[in-house]
Amino acid sequence: MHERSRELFERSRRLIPGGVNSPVRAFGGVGGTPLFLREGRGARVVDEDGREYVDYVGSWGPLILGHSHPAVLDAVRETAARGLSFGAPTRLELEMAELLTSTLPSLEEVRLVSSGTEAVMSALRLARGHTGRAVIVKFEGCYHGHSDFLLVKAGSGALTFGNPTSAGVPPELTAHTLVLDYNDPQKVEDAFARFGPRIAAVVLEPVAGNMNFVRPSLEFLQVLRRSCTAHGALLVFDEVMTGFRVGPQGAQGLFGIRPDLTTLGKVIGGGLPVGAFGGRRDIMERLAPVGPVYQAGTLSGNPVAVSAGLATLKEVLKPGFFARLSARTDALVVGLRREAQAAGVPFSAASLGGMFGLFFRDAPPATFGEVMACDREAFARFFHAMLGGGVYLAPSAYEAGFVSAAHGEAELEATFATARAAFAGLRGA
Ligand code: HOZ
Repeated sequence: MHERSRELFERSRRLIPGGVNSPVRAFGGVGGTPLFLREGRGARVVDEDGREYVDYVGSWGPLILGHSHPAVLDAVRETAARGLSFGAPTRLELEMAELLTSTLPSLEEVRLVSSGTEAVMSALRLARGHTGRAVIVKFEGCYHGHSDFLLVKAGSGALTFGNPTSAGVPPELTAHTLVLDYNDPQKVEDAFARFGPRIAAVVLEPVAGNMNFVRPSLEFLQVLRRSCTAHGALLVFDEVMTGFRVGPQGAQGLFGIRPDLTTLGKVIGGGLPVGAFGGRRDIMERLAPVGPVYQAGTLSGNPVAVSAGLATLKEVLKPGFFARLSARTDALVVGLRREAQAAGVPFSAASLGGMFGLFFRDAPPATFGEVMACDREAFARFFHAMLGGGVYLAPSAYEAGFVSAAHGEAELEATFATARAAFAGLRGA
């Protein structure tokens, strides 16, 4: 069925480690051969075998308007025609800074980079430089890119520093990273009671999207805000995934929590590489060239990438955009729950804005442990049945899904029809 993809994958494996340029693309979590995609239009992608799919990956989040949106393509063409890169300030970077700071009240100043990994790495260096402290608190299951000190899992005790999760990361580099349980306010209070004067920052995905989809409790976020303020640590919201995705002001707007620093990526690049970090002016002014914390990038604020992001954000910030997107995403999860229930398959689903999670368990998980307890085998079978029926989900039980403004009635109906058969197949399995 996927002959051409299979052949391209075999050739790629000889030249590119694992045949892919980012591990999650390799279908390792579900088995089989990754699709090689050649085209995307609206809510649909086409693979190298010419088969079309309703796409719920959206390039892992950036494509909130769908593929090949005309306003984004026009902006890219127009900017590219004037030059691809200057390594000097451009008006577009200022426009992006104005748009980001006027939309997100917690951003008094912002700096552009080229990826989410860079944004978080830089924000946390800044947090350490500002506070003069070393310890970073993160949460198991939250992913903040592949910086050495963030590739870490919890140590063996309740409040021990983390161990590297990747070869090539010396333990010394994760020795200042404390890993706690998501949605557990007591652990946060215990950590501050014990290590408060050493903690530079607490970083989290304010809605987790890299351990499937996990909503935070309001109490958890409030305890984080209170503890950071009380102990002089910085609260860093990693909104690379949730920024302009769960609402116009990201998760911070939805939950009414003001972080000290915020990281952004994905949607703000509209499909091209843009990241950003920003926040309180007194902190941001510690960055070089005004302050002593070094951070730089040849392609930071690249004009073509920024123009794609600006064109995307202009659409996203139009009145009614998020009401429509949320309603569409909600209709998707309600419909999938209905199909699962009809087939008698234990299943739940949840969403926020244009982001959703599917879980092979009775209720949406609130903790990393509950995510891990979902039926991974059932997900893998469901994934392949959906793919066979023309629906492209993220190839892992631990990833969130994304709906775009281009997903309409037709896409949802096609998804439900495919899911009906997929759930029925699971019941028989
Ligand atoms: N957040 C995505 C993975 N969990 C990014 C995609 C990638 O790593 O390639």
